Amino acid sequence: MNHQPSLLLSSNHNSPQSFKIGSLLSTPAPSQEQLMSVKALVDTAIAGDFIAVFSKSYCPYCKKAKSVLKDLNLPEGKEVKVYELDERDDGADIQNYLAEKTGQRTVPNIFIQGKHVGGSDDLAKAKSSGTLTKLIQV
Ligand SMILES: N[C@@H](CCC(=O)N[C@@H](CS)C(=O)NCC(=O)O)C(=O)O
Repeated sequence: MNHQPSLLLSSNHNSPQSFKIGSLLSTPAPSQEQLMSVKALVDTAIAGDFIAVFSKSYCPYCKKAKSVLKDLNLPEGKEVKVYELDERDDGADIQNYLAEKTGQRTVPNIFIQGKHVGGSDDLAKAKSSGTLTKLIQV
């Protein structure tokens, strides 16, 4: 009988098949342990940071939101913590977990005292409605 291998790795590296397989091999799915540490990191940030911003350094919406938050008169000792997802190896996993947790895939993804505020547009609305002032009260 002629046994054919179930997965053929093409030696032609220009073929779509070999490219696809190569890409899959070079980006393995995160392990259970990595996923747990991402969840722990995000959940700890949301629960522990006065303001947590999941951001990307080049994102104009993130820049605007960070500027709004920087100009706030925060209570003594309270800070804005920024996580730049594009500068971290686990950035994509963090973004996936945030999407699962909040239903929001875009950045910035902002939390104030554990409450999900949303993105830059949501922050701007919260600022103009006066909600933002209430959210930062201790
Ligand atoms: N309306 C949203 C727009 C945010 C947005 O489009 N962000 C882009 C980056 S600038 C994004 O998250 N794109 C998808 C991605 O980076 O994965 C807001 O105000 O925050």
